[in-house]
Amino acid sequence: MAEHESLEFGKADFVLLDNVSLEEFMANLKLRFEKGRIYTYIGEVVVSVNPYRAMNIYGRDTIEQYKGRELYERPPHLFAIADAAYKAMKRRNKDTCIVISGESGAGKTEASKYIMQYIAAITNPGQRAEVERVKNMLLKSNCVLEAFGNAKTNRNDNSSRFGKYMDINFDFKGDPIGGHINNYLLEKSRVIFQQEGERSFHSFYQVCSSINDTADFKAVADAMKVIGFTAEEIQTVYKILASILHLGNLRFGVDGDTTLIENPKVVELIGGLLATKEESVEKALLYRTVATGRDVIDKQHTAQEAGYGRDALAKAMYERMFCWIVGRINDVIEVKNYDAKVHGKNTVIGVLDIYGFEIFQNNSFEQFCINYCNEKLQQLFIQLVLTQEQEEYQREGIPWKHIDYFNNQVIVDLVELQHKGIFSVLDEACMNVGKVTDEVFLQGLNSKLAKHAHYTSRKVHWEPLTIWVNTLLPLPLPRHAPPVHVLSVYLPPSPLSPPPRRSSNPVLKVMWPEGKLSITEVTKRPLTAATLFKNSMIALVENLACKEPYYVRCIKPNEVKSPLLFEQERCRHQVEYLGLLENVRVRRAGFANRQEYPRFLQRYKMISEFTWPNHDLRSDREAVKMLLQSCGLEHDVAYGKTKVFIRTPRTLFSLEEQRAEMVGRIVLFLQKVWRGTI
Ligand code: AOV
Ligand code: MG
Repeated sequence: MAEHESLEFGKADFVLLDNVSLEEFMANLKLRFEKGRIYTYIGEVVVSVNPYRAMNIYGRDTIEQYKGRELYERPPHLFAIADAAYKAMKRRNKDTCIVISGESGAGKTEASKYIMQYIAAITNPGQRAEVERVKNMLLKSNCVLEAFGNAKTNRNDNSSRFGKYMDINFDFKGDPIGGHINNYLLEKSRVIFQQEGERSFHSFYQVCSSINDTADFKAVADAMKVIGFTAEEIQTVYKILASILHLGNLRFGVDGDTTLIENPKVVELIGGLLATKEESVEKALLYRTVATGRDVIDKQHTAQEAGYGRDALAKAMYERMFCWIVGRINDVIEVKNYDAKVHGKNTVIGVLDIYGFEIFQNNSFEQFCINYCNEKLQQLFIQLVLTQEQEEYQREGIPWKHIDYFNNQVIVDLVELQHKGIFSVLDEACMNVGKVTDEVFLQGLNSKLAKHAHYTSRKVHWEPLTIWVNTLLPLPLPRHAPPVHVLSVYLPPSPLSPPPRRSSNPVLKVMWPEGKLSITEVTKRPLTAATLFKNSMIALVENLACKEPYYVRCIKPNEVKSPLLFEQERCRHQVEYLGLLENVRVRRAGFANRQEYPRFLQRYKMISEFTWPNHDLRSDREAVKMLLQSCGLEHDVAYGKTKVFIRTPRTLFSLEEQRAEMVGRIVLFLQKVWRGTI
């Protein structure tokens, strides 16, 4: 275990606590935070507390200290986890992933960037130009995505408003050769509405050049250029931003039966920016397409509906643009010219940085999705770290006393279960366009979920803590709004052929490829946003589950962004709902490493004369026993049915060292044979 640090900084690994109690855990976490030690391990999990100040621990010299080292050789650090994920991938030719979780403002995005920087710094010793290019793109993409996907919220000045999962692909040498970004549900409602004290996406302020954002504007435009966005593309992006700002100024009125735009000058401006006719903009704003029998007709909006349509259009334009930006980045970073048959398998490290759990004064559909996403990831952690671990000991016949924990699967079910969950009630509501009001929806929820242990009217909660309280309130169903608006939150907004589709700007044409809507497209019910999000979360979890996971668990020490304040209650709350104490218990009672007998022998058989070059024992299991006995390590291991379990990492280091020494000797010997000196 990590014993190199002086005890004045507390225990570097929570596994080393004298007693595994919440009090001791909290005392250690606090002591380390106060001493400027923001990282602490639970075995291979990094617990990180946001320092809210610049730390001098990410420089070149620190990177050098972690490069190629084993986890426990150095004080806890993100770099060590990044190195472990990288080494595991390289040594075992296995895909790995780093899952970063924690609530809004806890430090996930910063952590993900340091991890990427570390990986960039330790790879490509040969300085191959193509690899350098890829690395540069991967790093630069952060700046662009943050400009368009992050915003100031009341919880975080640079809050991610989209989920991001990035694969970095490596060649057989372990050098990055490409990547791919998956983005999840952008909080597009922010385009039209922000709570008090919050802002829209950074990009809007950069284009308006308010004082602090001017420099950022240049940095983003430069980063886009480096990534390969053309001048026309960059210009179009800023034209879209300007159009959205203008859309926000549009006002609608009525004259008799006719709905009209009160400030047509704005329409002219938008038309100019989007390279589309003024009449097209006007028509898209004042009419919607409906199917009557076999015909498609344009039906005039009321002024209020037109207002909602305008907002839906603004949101849709921003979302399309964002997804297009992600797509363009993917175009340039995707792996090219790699032939697995020639070069061997290309392996992947995935880095997940999502939006953290959040509760605001007013919470909407997006907060609900964000928090569901966090529950889903917590479930994955529980599955992999707490459940499977314990199940494996049982399966392998290792003596084991079960450790209890709260399994949040019931919460996940409550949200996503087919026909029974909150999403399905939501979907039903979306089916009944024109009939559903917020009251009907709430009644639906209440009647369907009344018996659920974790649901009370409008609240989802779980013991020992109630964390989802109010996230459904007020629902995104404004009391006096007509359903068309209500449902635009759920349904992909599809105002009839909005102006971008009719534009002569080639970039906009790519973003809006659809032609005029046919009758089937008008009547077809699109999947709801809730269903799309649920499906994307299920796919994400499946993807993570098939990789070897490494975890960073981020904690936010206070609400006021202070580097000095460790709010005991806030932190305790997070430690509890992240299940960290249970993590320590399982880890402490358990084993750091396990390997199947044949694999183990393959790697270490040269250490012992009983197993090198082959053994004549009854089974590989017997051979492994013999090997470990002969090097005096049997006290730290347990023998399962198919695997050997190693309790502490030190035993593994010892094996690795002995192996390295033997391999060295064998190589020397072979060289001598080859030169004829033996
Ligand atoms: P988040 O990603 O977890 O929130 P961030 O990574 O954006 O949180 O961190 C919030 C702020 O905390 C940053 O802008 C920094 O000012 C500070 N911070 C975080 N980590 C560090 C660090 N290692 N060193 C110095 N300052 C740090 V959200 O995206 O809101 O869930 O949706
Ligand atoms: Mg973030």
